[in-house]
Amino acid sequence: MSLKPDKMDLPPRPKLFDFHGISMTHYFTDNWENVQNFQARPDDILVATYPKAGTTWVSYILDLLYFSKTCQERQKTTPIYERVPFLEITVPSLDSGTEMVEKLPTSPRLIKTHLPVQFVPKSFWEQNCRIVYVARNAKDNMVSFFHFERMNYIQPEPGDWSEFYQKFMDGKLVFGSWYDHVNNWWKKKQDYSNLHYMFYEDMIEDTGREIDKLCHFLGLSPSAEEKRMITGDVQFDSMKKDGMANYSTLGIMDFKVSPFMRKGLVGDWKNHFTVAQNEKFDEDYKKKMKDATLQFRTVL
Ligand code: PPS
Repeated sequence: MSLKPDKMDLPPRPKLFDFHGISMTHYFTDNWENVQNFQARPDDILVATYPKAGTTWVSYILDLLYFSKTCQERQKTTPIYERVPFLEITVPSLDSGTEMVEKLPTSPRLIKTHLPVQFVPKSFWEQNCRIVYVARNAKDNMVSFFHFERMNYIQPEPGDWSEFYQKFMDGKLVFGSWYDHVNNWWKKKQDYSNLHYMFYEDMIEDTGREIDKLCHFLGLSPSAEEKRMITGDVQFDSMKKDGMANYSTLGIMDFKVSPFMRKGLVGDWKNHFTVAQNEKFDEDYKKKMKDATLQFRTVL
C-alpha cells in the first residue's frame, strides 16, 4: 500500500530544467533509468497525454471497461492514480510509478504517461502494446494546466495568467511543448498501428460514441447495459463527486485553490484569454501547427 504524501512533507516547488531538449522537473526524471528500462507486457495498455488533456477521464473509462464486472471493490476503495499508475512519477513517501505498476494485480495493466513520444520506454514498442493517446485543444488545455499548477505543489509556480500563457506558447512547461507533443504523437500513428488517437472535444460531444470507438480498438464488446452504465458513471458531475476519481485523497493538491475536476468544458478559454492574447495565440498557432490533418476544435 502506498502512502499519501502531504504538501507539508514536500520541499518547495520544483524548478524546470532542460532534459534532452524537453522542460522537466526532477519529480519526473529522478527514476529515469527504471522508467527507460521498464519491461512492458504485450497486454499492457498505455494512456498517453499532454498534461490536462483528459487522462483521468479515459483512464477511468478503461478501468471500468476492463474491471467493473470482475473487481467492483477496487472502484470503491482504490483511487484512480493507484489503479492506473503514472509511470514516470517519483514523489517522496509515495511508491514510484514504476513500483506501482510492478505491484498491479490486474491484467491488463493500465498505465498512465505524459511522456513525449520519443521518451516512451522502448519495450512498449517492442511488445506492440496498445496505446491510447488523448489530445485536447491548446486553449482549454492551457487554462486547465494553469489552474492545475496553482493548486499542485509538485508543479512549478505558474506565475500569473499572462506569464503562464507565454510559457505555454514557448513550450516552457513540464513535459515540454504542447505543439510538439500532440504533433509527434500524431505522426507516430503513421508507423505504429496500435495507437488510438482521441480528442477531448469528441468525448464531450458524444461520450458513448467515443467509448464505442475505444472498444473497437481494444477488441472489447460490452453489452448495451454495461455501456450505458459506464457512460453514465464517467460523466463529469459523477466523477467530480467520486472520491476515488477526483484526486481528493492526494495531499499534494490544494482544492481550496482549484479542484482537480474543475469545469470539464470546451471553451472555458474564452473566460481567460483577452482579445489581444487570442489574436497573438492564433497567429503563433498557425506557424507551429502546419499539419492540416491534425485539427482541433476550440468550440462545439
Ligand atoms: S492530469 O493531471 O494531467 O492527469 O489531468 P487530466 O486528467 O489529463 O485532465 C484534467 C482535466 O480533465 C477534466 N475532466 C473531465 N472533463 C469532462 N468529463 C469528465 N468526466 C472529466 N474528468 C476529468 C478535468 O476537469 C480537467 O479539466 P478542467 O478544464 O481543468 O476542468
